Amino acid sequence: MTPNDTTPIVGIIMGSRSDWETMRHADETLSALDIPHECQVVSAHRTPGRLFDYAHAARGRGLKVIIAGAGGAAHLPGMAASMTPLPVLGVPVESHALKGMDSLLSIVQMPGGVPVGTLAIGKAGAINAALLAASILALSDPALAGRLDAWRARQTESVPNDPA
Ligand code: RP5
Repeated sequence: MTPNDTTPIVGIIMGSRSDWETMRHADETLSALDIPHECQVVSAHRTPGRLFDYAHAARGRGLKVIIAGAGGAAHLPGMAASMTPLPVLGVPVESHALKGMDSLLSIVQMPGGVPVGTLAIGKAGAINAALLAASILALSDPALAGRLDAWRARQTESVPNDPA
């Protein structure tokens, strides 16, 4: 990647606009690390054609990692993973009825053969999906590796010693 290249290399997709409150944390974390990315609503069951097109075109458009957030019967990450060779990181969005346990189990329990890297429920999962995407990309991007090291150092420095 050249410094001026703004072609997205991470795609953040989510099943509904209602997922944005969670998934915006992945967006903000990628922005903090200067990682070009895009955000789109792509629903496995409401817009299956959009999902098909997105997943099949992803690698050819230059994406390297997909972060997929969904809630409830959350098929989006698994369906995306079935249609692209790119690594897919799944974020279980906290649902009203079951507090995200439904989302978590739907995303994490992929049968062997089609992996989805599943993160924690909610905000923590969205942040960590972005950080994990950064770690994957940093393997072949020394400049990003440096930014990620700096981000982690700032986090360490921000933790006070004093509990009160
Ligand atoms: C899923 O259904 C979405 O990922 C969202 O978490 C959940 C509820 O969607 P809305 O009814 O709020 O649009 O597809």
